[in-house]
Formats: sequence, C-alpha cells, structure tokens
Amino acid sequence: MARILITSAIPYINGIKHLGNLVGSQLPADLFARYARARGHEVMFICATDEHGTPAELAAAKAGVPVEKYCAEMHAVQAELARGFRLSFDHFGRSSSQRNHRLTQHFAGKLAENGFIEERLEKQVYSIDDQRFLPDRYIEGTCPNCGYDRARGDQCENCTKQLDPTDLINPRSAISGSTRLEVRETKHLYLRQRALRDRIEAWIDSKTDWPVLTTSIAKKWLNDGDGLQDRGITRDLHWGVPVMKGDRPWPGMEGKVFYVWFDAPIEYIAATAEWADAHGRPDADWERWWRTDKGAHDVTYYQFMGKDNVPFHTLSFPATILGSGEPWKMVDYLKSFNYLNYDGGQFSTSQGRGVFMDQALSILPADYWRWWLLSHAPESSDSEFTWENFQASVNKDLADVLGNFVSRVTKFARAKFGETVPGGGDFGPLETALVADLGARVRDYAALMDALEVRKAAAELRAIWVAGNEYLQAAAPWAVVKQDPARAAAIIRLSLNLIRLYAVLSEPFIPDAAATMLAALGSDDRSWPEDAGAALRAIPPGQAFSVPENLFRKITDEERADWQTRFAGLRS
Ligand code: B3M
Ligand code: ZN
Repeated sequence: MARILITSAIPYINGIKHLGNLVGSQLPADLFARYARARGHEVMFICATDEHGTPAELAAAKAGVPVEKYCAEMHAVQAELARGFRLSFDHFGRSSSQRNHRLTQHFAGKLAENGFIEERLEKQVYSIDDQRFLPDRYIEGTCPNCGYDRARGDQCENCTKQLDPTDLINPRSAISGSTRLEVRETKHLYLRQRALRDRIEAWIDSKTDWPVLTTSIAKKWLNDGDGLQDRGITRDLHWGVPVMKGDRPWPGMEGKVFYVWFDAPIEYIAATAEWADAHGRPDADWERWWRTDKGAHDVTYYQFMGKDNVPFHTLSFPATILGSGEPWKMVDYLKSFNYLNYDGGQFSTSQGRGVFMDQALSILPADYWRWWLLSHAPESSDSEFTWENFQASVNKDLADVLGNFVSRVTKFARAKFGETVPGGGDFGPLETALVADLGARVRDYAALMDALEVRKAAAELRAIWVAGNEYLQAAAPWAVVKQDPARAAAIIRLSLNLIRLYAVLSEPFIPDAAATMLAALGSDDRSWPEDAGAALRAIPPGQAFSVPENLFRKITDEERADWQTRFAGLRS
C-alpha cells in the first residue's frame, strides 16, 4: 500500500466551470483518486476554489454583493456541482481561508529571509474615482496605432499591437469609465526566480517520466528569450492575502495583497490543513502529506491541470518551495491536458459558449458525461465535443455494451433460476479462454491507469465489457438451458460474477452505475481482481440478486437535435 497525494488545479471562483475545464483537471484527478483507492492505497485528494484576483472582485461588483459573500456563495455552488459530478475530494477548500493566508505569508517571509524577494518601485495608473490602481487590462482608450476606441492597456484587440497603458489616447477606467486617472509610484515585491533557475532546471530534468506536453512547456519557459523572469507577486487590490512577512507587517506594503497566482498553489497545502481542521485532526495529520521531515518522504504526489497552468506549476510554485529552504513535498508526476473544443469552436466562459457543469447535469446524470469526457480526454492533442459523438458513445458503449450485458444476464437468470445465483454445472474451454483473456486485459487496464493514460484505459475498459458480451454470445445460455440446465447455470453464475468485476473496474469512470451493479448483486465486495479466475467466483451460489433498473438509457435523435440547438447560443 502506497500513500498517494492528488491535487487538481483549483477552479476560479467567478462563474460555473464548463466541461472543458472539468476534463482538464478535476475529472481526471477524480478518476485517478478513485482508482488509487480501489487498489488499496491511502489517498489524499485535494481541490479548492481560487478566490482572489481582479476577476473575482469585478464579478462580485457586477452581482452587487460584497466579494466575501460572492465567494462564499460561489464556493457552495461549485461544491454542489462537484458532488453532482461525483468528484470525490477529501476536501474542497477555499484559497481565501485563514490557513492559506497564514501559509502564503509564511512562504513570503521565508523567501525574504533567504534573499529571494526584491522590492521594486514602479509607476502605475491609479484611478481616483475607483480608489485603486488599475491593472493594464482594466484601462481602456483609443489605440494610437489604428484609432480603435476600445483598446486595452495591454493590447489593442483590433490591430493586435501590444501597448502600455500610457500609450492610450483618452485613457479611462474600464471598471467605472472614469477619466480621472494619474500615474503614481507604488512598491511591489518580486520573486527572484532567475536566481533559482538552475535548481528549477535540475529538478525538471530529474523528472524523466513526465508527459511530453508537461516537459516541453516547462522547458520553453525556462529557456525562451531571456529565460526565466523574476515575477511580481504583489498587487494593489483590496481582496486577497495581505502582504506580510510571516506574521510581521511588511513596511511599505500596507494595503497590498499577494498576486493570486502566488497564493493559489499554496492553497493545495492549506486546503489539506483545512481538511485536518474540518475533521478535528492535529497538524501532524496534514503535515504527513506535505512535510518530508514529518512523514511525507514516502508520499507520491500527482498534479492534474490544463496546459495553460503548467508554467505556474513547473516554475513559479517550485520557485516558491525551493526558495523557502523548507522540506515541503514537491510534485512527482504532473499530468497536463490539451483543450477540449466545443462543436467547431472553443468553450468560452467569458462568452458563455459550450456546455457548463450545471447545464450538463440538468439533462443527463454524471456518469454519461464522465464516460464521454474521460474516454475523449484531450491528452495527445486537443479534442472536440460534438453532440453526435456524445450520442454515439453513450448509446454504444454505455447502453449497448455495458448496460445491455447487465440487463440480459440478470433478466435471463431471474427467468430461469429465480433471484439467487444458481449453483452446479461445469466450466469448459470457453471459460478458460475468458479467464485468460480477462486476466491479461485487467493487467493492461491497471498499467494504463497507473500511467495516467486516460483514453487508452477507457478503451481497454470498454474492451473488457465487450469480452463479456462475446463470451455470452458464444456460450449462449438461452440455447444451452434447454438440454443442459446445469451448464447454463454455470454460465450465468460466471456472468453474474462478471457484473461485479465490471462494477469494480468501472467505478473510477462511472461510479453511480458501479454502485447500482453492486447493489443489484447484493455485494459490497470491491476487491480488485488480481486473479481473474478467483474474481469470477467471488459471488457464491445461493446469493440473492435483483434485476437493476436500466443502467443507461439511449439518447434519441430528437433529444440530440434539441440539445444541439439549445446549447448553440450563448449562455447569458
Ligand atoms: N485557477 C486557473 C484555472 O482554473 C487557476 C488554476 C490555479 S491552480 C493553483 O484554470
Ligand atoms: Zn489598434
């Protein structure tokens, strides 16, 4: 038994996530957490909401509620949707927690002590009416290059020219429209990542088993242009972790907060502390996951995220940890994903394009989405959601292959032998061949899951379902039962056992269907089929079973067409 720490990238608080977000981090992380538990490992699976930064402040202002209240409400909404998708977090924390405040301030203090923080004086645009400094993209004005009158302070959307806010003609605040802007001097903290470059590079080079996608992004940022840049880690905002040096004030930094990307990854650790607090456990219980001097030396740590988050996890967060000089657990394996596109375009939160988590659950149960998303995870390249493909996968894989097997076996068994597992009869060459085939396939499936090859694992699982159907077709108990009822009983006993085996193997992908299958068999034996032959004898003759409701229903052409139109427009 190993100890496995799993974190999913923590979703921004502002707004409900779309299916592209889900498949890029939380869902595959959940798949792996469930699998690791099924293999008997001790698992800590952590996620949280990422609550700081300007977008959260602005979304709250738009909703007309204080930002604390907005975040608390949206956290509850996201937590409920996570439950709806059966995401089995041990804890779903909040980056605005006191734990994260203290830990973020602690890291900053250590970094300063070790000489990795530099204070810099900068000029920045201040909006008198908004009473705040404005980030570049919240300043609008006329582009000096093309005359477009809604150019942003970082770039003109019309002619794509990169701009400085001071280049804009007639600049105004994008928040209030106010033109009472002035340039003020302000002090900021920079994390001296350049000074840590060689240590970060050596650490990345030691990760020889990382996916190409992860390593290539990390290397690109390490070596591009001037190489790794020092990074501003503070902002002139109200909402965030106040800048402190550990538990002491930081002279000159009053009223400022840490940059959201500085505190967000620290929340992985803080959320584990929140978990301990929520369960009334001592600090030692979370520290044994995170402090290599307090038990975490034998933890294997996996991170899951979309490719756009990779630089922060391969460079910035490691810089924070290495620079602290403290023995924190660093990631062992970083699984990153490409993008999922939506019906010929991109999913977009700002434009409301695609299917969002709440909408998905309002039309079909979680398992349908989990299966499609995971079996089409954008691993080696971007992938695309289309309603046709979704309908075809659900109808074929879930309804025709798995659902149909369960229904045929249980209904036939009940009709011929009543509602208990029948005894008697002999196994023959068909069963020997099936056991050998399944043994090999289950080993292959486990190896793919161990390697986080999500799509390939889904394909192997489907092949295991198919093997059962083929066996049933070849063994033909409905024909055999007429001359040799005992032999038919043996076939059915094995087939009922196959349902248990399917439940155990499929649980990481489709947990609700797995639970239904086990309940129908009156079994809570979730032991992993190390030995296929033994696993197919786990449920003994005489055990009562029932015929479950249809596991999966088919998506009709009318439904598909209806959803296609309903989700073609933009969500308001
Ligand atoms: N919230 C970006 C995202 O949701 C960001 C991830 C933080 S992980 C520490 O994709
Ligand atoms: Zn322009």
